[in-house]
Parts: sequence; structure tokens; C-alpha cells
Amino acid sequence: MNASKSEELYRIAQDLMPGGVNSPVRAFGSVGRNPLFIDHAIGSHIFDVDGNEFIDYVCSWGPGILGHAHPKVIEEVVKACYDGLTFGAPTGKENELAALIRDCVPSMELVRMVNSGTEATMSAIRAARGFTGRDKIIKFKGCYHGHSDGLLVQAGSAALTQSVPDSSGVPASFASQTLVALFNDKDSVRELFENNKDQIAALIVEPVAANMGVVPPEEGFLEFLREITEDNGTVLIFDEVITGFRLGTGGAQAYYGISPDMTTLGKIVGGGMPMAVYGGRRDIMKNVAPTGKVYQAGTLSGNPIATTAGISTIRLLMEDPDIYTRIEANAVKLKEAFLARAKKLGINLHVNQVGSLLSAFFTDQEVKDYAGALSSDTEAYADYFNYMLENGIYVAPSQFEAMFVSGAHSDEDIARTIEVLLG
Ligand code: HOZ
Repeated sequence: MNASKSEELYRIAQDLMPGGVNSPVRAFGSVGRNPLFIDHAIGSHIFDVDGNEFIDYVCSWGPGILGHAHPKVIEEVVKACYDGLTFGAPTGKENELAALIRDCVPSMELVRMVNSGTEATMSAIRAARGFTGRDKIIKFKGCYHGHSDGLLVQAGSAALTQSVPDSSGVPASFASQTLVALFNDKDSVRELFENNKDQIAALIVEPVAANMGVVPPEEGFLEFLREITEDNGTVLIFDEVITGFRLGTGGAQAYYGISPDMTTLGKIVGGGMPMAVYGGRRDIMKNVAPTGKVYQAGTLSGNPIATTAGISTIRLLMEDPDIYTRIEANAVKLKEAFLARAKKLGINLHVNQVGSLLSAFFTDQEVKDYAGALSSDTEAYADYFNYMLENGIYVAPSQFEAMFVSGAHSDEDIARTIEVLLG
């Protein structure tokens, strides 16, 4: 594969940005090669600056549920651009998006729009602290909720591949307010509640963990979290930045039938533009400024172009609810192909799949938690990544991320991917 233009751009970029990238996972650090620089993408295919074409299962880490550059979304975004890129003042589009979100996710009674998942989770926690008057929070080992100080504790995603689950630059006093439990381990949660009576403001969880690879909740785990948080006056926050509009228009909370107190959304809700949302119970959210004393603000929050892309994407999903059955069916086909590959090569492999999210772990264990995810052979993952790339398939350049199937993946794309997996 010729990557000479990517190599040249990477050489220049390294002198301009830390590691030559604007987000660590893009540096391909854990798969033993230099990053590809992207020229454009359309539908399910992405093209690099050297003209190489790939079937894309990264989908910009989740937003691309309709594939890239959906014509309807582009048309509406372009039209919106001519009306002005940002006003720093309210627009009717914000009402429209907020109402759509509430229709899809009824637990989000009041919402606030922000620009990134990091902002959404950070702000949701502040609102929960303001509401409860408590300081401590619980998160799970290997779950990732963006890069705000208090949440970069035992975090997943690129923090895992860069071996910095606890970032330097985070004051110990901030991190000490974050208690860490084990995903799918009820006892670890019980113990934290017992040892910190009336001190825990919020428990934040990815209902399907998708930043240590995909790890589904075991039966009863989310129900247990709902119950224990309710019993302790703690705000239950579902971080649905990845699962929101991905497991259905109602997200993981509709998929599993659990109603959290607060929810964070990102990725799909912005249709590919920088947009995220936090929201939840009215009595909690009304504490956010200007109606309450929890301060949070943003010049570009509710930006008209991002709201347009979000509205357009959500409407397209609502008009085609079967999309979720189709993308899940394709994910199941890929899972089966992974397992057939493992059998053929005689290697250890476990595949976790929920809806259109999946991850292959190179391990002999079932992956139910962080320790299971870490048992995966990351060198084997790197070999698989490079094999797929050389054969025109672009998957996450890290073991600890998800594979995303989109509505744009055609039968031919899936058949070709299976052919490569079995090859
Ligand atoms: N797991 C990350 C987002 N949830 C990947 C994207 C990034 O860090 O750049």
C-alpha cells in the first residue's frame, strides 16, 4: 500500500502538534505503523490522501451511523451555513433538537447543548453535585467519559493504549473525589456505597462499555445500579455518548428498559458536527444557570450548523427505524466471520457484540470487565488491524475501541469484509 503522502503529512504534523495529531488514538501508536491522513469519505468508504480506499468501520468513532456525507444531511447543513455559522444567541433549531431528543429519550426532561462528550459528562457531574450537595462520584474501571480531570481516573479508550489511565496533570485532590468500581461487579459498587454513606453525588456508567472494547452489562447489572443509586440518593448518569441513537433512537436506556436520572449524548446527536448534550430530571437540571447556581456556558453551544446536522440525522433515523435491525444483523454476520476466522487459524478469540457495536478480543477468556479486556493480546490485535488495512478495511487502530457498523454498509461491503476475515 502506497502511503507516501500520508508519511509526508505525518512528518510535518509532528512538528506542529503533539504526536502530529489532535487526539491520541489517531496516531496509530498501538498498531505499529504511522497514521493515514484522510482526504474524504462517502457512505461506507473512506479515502486517504494517497488514493487508498477502505471500507470504514470506525465511522468517526460513532457519529457516522448513516455513513459519511449523507446527501440529505449535507444539503441541510450547507443551506444552514448560508444563514450564518454562529450567533451566540438562541435559535428555533435548538428548540427543535431539544424536543426531538426528549421525544426519543423521555428521561431527558430538560437538556443543555454543549460541544463535546467531555463537556457533557463534566457538566452532568457538576449538576449532580450541585443538586445533591455532595462531592464524591463513582465511575467504573475501563469506562471512559472524556478527559476532564475527575474522570481521567482508571479510564479507558486511548488512555488505556497510551498506558496512562491516570493522566499526569490531574491533581491528586481532584482524583480523590472519584471512586472506582469494577464493571459488572455488584459487590465492588456496594462496598463503595457502604464506605461513603451520604457522600456520593453521582454514579456515571457507560451502560454498554465501549471504550475498553465493547463490554455489555451482565443481566441485572444496570437494574442493580438503578436500585442502589435510588436507595442512596445518588444521581445515576448514563453516559450514552456512544450508545445514544446507536442502539435505537432511545439509546441503551430504551434497549435495556432502565431510566437513569441524567444522560449524556454526543457523536450521533451532532450528526458529525461538534455537538453533545446533557440532561435529565427537571428537578436536577433546573439547578443549571441561569435558573440555578450550577454554572456552565459556551459560545458555540447549540451552534446552528451542529443542531442542523443533529436534527437531520435524528429525523432520518426516525423515518427508518428498520435501520437498527439491519445494522445489528450485519454486526452479527461480522461476529460469526470473526469466530470462523479464529477457528480456521486456531487462535483464541472472543467477540462481544451489542446491536451495531462489536469488538474482537484476542483472548481465551470471556470479556466481562476491564481485566478481561486487558487479557487480550494487543500484538495479535495489531497484526489483525494491519492485515485488514492492507486488504482495504479500516478498523479501530486500538484494541480498546469499538467497531461501528453503519446503515451505509452495503451487502457487498459486508460480504467483502467477511471474505477478508476468512481469507
Ligand atoms: N474512544 C474515543 C471516543 N469515545 C475515541 C476517539 C478519540 O479519543 O479521539
